[in-house]
Amino acid sequence: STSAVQAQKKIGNETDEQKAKRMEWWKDARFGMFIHWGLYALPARHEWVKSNEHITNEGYQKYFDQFNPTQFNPKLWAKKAKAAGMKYVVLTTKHHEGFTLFDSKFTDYKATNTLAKRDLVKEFVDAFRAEGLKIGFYYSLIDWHHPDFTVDAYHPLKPANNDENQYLALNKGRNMANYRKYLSNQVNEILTKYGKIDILWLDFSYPGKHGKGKDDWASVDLLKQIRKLQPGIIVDNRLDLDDYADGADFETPEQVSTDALAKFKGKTWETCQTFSGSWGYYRDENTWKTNKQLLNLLITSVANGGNLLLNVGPTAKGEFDNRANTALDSLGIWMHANSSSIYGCTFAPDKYKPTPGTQLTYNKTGKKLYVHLFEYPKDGKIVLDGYGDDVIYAQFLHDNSELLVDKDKSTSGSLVLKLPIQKPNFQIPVIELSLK
Ligand code: FHN
Repeated sequence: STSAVQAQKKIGNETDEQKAKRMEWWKDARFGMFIHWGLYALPARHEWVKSNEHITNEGYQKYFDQFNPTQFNPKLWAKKAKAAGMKYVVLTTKHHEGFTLFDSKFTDYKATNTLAKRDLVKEFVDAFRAEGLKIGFYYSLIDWHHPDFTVDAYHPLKPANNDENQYLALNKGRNMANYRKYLSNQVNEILTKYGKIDILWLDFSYPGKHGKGKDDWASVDLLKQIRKLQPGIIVDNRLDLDDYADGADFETPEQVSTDALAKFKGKTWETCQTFSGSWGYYRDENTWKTNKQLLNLLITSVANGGNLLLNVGPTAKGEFDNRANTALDSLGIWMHANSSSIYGCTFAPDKYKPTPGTQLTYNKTGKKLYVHLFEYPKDGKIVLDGYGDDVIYAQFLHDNSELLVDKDKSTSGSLVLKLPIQKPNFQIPVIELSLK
């Protein structure tokens, strides 16, 4: 409603300049790690397994009883994320299953009551902070375990035929006002027990019949509470608040194709993506993105002025599996050589048109333009059309080896660079252009 939107406009009374300052590190970072970890790693067939298979709390209890991540060492996770070139991390402190990785005093359904007997969030925060990454918490608005969370379109107990009478019977005694209090209490816990939290990634609203939106979460009050507890925090746009001018800070296009990212150019956004289809560990899934597809996602996100939040689903033992480690290592090789074409970069001004088969990223200082060679020219030549006169120097980014100009072919406004016929040993080599 308009009043709710107007009310949430009053949050913080932040000026555009203050908001830009608050978000500057996040926009410069460009690349983060998402981590989906919970009891669903035990069945290992998608984090929605409880809803997908209509499993009751009693049926799901065996995962709580078995959860014992003996190999959990977040220091290793943090080193992997850092080596891959990721600057921030977002961990599921609680996903829709309702199980908290943190020691909450408002529930017994928590990691400290399992064989783990550890506050996994505390160890996670310490480890990633020690490696210099900014800390983000994902927190599910949805909770399929809580007795007061009403049965809705996604709930494991949802009546098979959407029968209204069954919904009424199932929801008898469930009280969303109690749930809202629980939600507010746990958000208070995660934002007060672990020091400065840089990002809060709330997930997700689905307003409408048998859905849940801003009134179910009391989104306006919740956002005020969040900003009061952590004034510099960056919050995503999934509280069902219409206007993100003063409410949410960024849009969250999820699992979108690289072609679809262009429509977000000029906005503030982060695309979240998986290596495969599932966010949680999925043992038998074999549709994994190739290294080139992952690099394409990262480069195309920055080339359109956005961030990439790339997800890992650790195993129930507490480890990144080999597929994830291989993907992270290959990203790290490319980032080690080419990260300056990512950090502090955004989309290039219109006058710089990408030549076919390339994508451009542009450092916010305006002094560097990067040409990402998705296709490597067979004749070893690349034409910079329309802005050749702006270029004062050209080199490969990975080894700073100069790229010479084909003076015969270069005309005013264009520049023809001579590349080695043999493509350098990178999936997507990058040319760094120094601009006047
Ligand atoms: O339902 C969740 C899903 O499990 C996952 O957490 C993604 C990540 O953005 N968010 C929701 C689907 O949009």
